[in-house]
Amino acid sequence: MNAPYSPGLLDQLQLRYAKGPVKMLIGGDWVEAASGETFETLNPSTGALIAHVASAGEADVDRAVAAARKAFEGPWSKVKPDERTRLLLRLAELIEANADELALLETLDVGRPIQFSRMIDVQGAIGQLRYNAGWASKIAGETAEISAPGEWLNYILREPVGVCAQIVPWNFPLVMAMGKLAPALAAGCTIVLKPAEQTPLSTLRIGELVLEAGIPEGVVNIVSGLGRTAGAALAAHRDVDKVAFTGSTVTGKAIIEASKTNFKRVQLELGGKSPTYIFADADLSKAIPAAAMGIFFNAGQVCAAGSRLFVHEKVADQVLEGVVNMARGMKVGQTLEADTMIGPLVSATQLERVTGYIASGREQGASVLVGGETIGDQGYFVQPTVLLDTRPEMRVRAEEIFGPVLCAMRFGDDDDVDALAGRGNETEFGLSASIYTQNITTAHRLARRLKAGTVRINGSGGVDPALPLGGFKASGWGRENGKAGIEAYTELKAVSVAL
Ligand code: TXE
Repeated sequence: MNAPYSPGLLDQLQLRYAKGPVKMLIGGDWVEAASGETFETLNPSTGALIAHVASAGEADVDRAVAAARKAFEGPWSKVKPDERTRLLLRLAELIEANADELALLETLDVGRPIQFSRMIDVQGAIGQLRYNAGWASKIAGETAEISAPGEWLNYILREPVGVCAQIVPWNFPLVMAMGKLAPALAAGCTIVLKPAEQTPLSTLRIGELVLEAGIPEGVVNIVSGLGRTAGAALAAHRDVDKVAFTGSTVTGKAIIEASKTNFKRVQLELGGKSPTYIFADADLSKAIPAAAMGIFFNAGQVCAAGSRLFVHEKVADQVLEGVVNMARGMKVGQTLEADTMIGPLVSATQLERVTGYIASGREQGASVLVGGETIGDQGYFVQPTVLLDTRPEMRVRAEEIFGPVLCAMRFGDDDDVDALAGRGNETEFGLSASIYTQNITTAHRLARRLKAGTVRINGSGGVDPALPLGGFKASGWGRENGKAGIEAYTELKAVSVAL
């Protein structure tokens, strides 16, 4: 088998990061933090240091926002849509040309098994750029007739919203950064992007490719830094017109508060506690692996992870046995090994959080069907875990664990579609749901009743840039991706002319 990565490339990266702190991108320049402060980014598989990274404070955020404002009011506003398309496509080409390096960076920094980094992270980032590139020339206003006396011409302009702060989490840094950057650039906005402090490296490398692609200085600024300093300064900044955030519900609330300084537009993609339903007539050859991978993929650190399984009692034993076999059979281990399916959690904090949830589940009466323990004493590994005997009020059943922990429940013929939807909707979240049944009436009736931004029927898969992504209830505000995702980077202006 070919090596899953180039050892030479690994050496190059290690040499690069040994040279000194990684700088951030402000106004086309690579700079250290004004304070000179840095933070460490660690390899979650080993806990070892990868790099020191510049830690932005308020002064750096001010400079980055000023650079983005200057570019927005100046040269970027004159760049025509077809040129924005060209620049986005060029950036996609450069990412493709550097795919090996970016995949390796993502594996080292996030703890994603190497077999997935290239397929999901790099391809996902490219997909976002190519999809949104096409939108640049298709953003259009409208005209409307009004009822006021006289003759009027009314046109509705769709303008770029302005300077956008984009705050990205650590579970899919590349895809999420491009999922935010690409529509904003297509719409003509300028950006200050903040990667998560756990995983800044791939995003900062993209900053180099942004300049190489010819995107003018100041259009994309990347400030690496901590949430409570750089993130909070961005969310509160008076000259930022919009903040787009993906992360926890708690931080989402803090961002809403901070954004009140100037009533900036707020877009939030927050957590989830998504249900998977498997009915007695489901094709179990598809449903079982989907239920298992729906929660174990990326060690459960996926906003749309299927963390609650509702399975019909007639097939429950078979489904649970299948999920348990997968949990036992998947290789959990070092992310640079080609056959590793599940890597570590991103940090010691997340390991503590996830093991804390498992302990609370046990204390509150849940039984552990499989897993439930950490693995080894290096890195942040936890076993794929299935919990039974949970109740709706238990923390493991109600809250987002963000680890490979599934709560499995049975249902019977007495549970009609309304009752099942009610159980699916019982948490504060409403991000995603999956349904496995051969009965199209059941599937569509349930899909309608679920309060979820995404519903999948008889199939699993990742995020597609063409489909709106976001949640009902505490899962967020607004939608990313698709037409809605582009429009979210625009403001409407109605102009009425008395003729
Ligand atoms: O997230 P935070 P954390 C959930 C998941 C996880 C939990 C905690 O349940 O266990 O959140 O993770 C920046 N102002 N998700 O604490 O804090 C931070 O620097 C502005 C779900 O790591 O939300 C990072 O860039 N920004 C999720 C980003 O917010 C702030 C993905 C996310 O960090 C800030 C990640 C502040 N006050 C976690 N504080 C998903 N929906 O996919 C932090 N940040």
